[in-house]
Amino acid sequence: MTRRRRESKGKGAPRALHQGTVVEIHGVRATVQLHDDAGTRVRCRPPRDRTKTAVGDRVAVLRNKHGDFIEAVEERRRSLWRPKERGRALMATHVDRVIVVGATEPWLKPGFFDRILVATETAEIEALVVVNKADLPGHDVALARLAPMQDLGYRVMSTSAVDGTGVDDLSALLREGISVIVGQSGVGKSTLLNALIPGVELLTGTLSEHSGKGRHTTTVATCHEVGERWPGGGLVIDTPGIRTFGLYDLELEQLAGGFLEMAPLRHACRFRDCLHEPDQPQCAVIDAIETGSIHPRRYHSYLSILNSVRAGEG
Ligand SMILES: Nc1nc2c(ncn2[C@@H]2O[C@H](COP(=O)(O)OP(=O)(O)O)[C@@H](O)[C@H]2O)c(=O)[nH]1
Ligand SMILES: [Mg+2]
Ligand SMILES: [Zn+2]
Repeated sequence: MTRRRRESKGKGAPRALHQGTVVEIHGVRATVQLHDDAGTRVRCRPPRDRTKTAVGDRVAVLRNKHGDFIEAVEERRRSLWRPKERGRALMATHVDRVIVVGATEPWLKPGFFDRILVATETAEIEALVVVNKADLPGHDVALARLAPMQDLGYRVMSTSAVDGTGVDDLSALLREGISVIVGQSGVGKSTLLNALIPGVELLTGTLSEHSGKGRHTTTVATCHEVGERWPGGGLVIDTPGIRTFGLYDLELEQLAGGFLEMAPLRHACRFRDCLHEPDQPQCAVIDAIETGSIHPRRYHSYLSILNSVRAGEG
């Protein structure tokens, strides 16, 4: 195999390289959508050095009579990881925005949003909060729960595939760059994508199926075009079965930087290595909670993430 591939590089033989984006992973192989007018999708062998690729990777594909090969992978930026039983896996890269979806059913947990937002802040990815199922009673209460996030400057949108609320606004946002959609199972992500993207028919489930044990949940990210042909339009990635992003390569001292309201206080504590824990003397974060400029619930999320990062859980 390697011998053949070397031969194909033979002198004088022009090497036709095609630019493309990885849109699906199947074991070691990857489906690459070429940046041509037809949006040709080709299933490729992995790079020679066996680097695992991820959805969003920008690659150069060599196409010859032996098959399609990934020849080069562009340097990654703005990557998202997911926890695996052992270690972690790159879930998507070159991500432009993350859409965090919550709903009234299942009831949204603000702590879940906080963790995702730490991942997006540290990876410098734009984040947008969506409260779905706006047609259901209790929607206003759900929105009110997320007021602290809105106060911080995060965009919070209401959507519903049932009555159409926010569908056009969200679809307009997805028409550029790579968006990753994430949220607890059952909040309506697939239903929403089906409403947003003509021709897409993602599998949706009933709430009981989602919470039920035996249900097969896949962690394969699927990637769909919105608007113009990629890369002129947008790509949206559905992440079934992924509950959260992992926080790896994050020093404990860096965690507060993932909380927009704590980041500016970085140098304001008495001790440079302050982790802003409750018993910490002369801590600017604790002072800010007392004066009301940091929401206690956000601080609670900070402490629980701090403990999980400290325990090496990512
Ligand atoms: N009332 C209401 N139900 C919805 C809405 N969107 C989805 N659902 C229901 O919520 C359940 C889960 O939807 P699904 O799209 O599979 O959720 P996912 O796990 O986040 O992909 C299904 O029973 C849907 O019919 C909505 O906007 N309003
Ligand atoms: Mg789904
Ligand atoms: Zn402090």
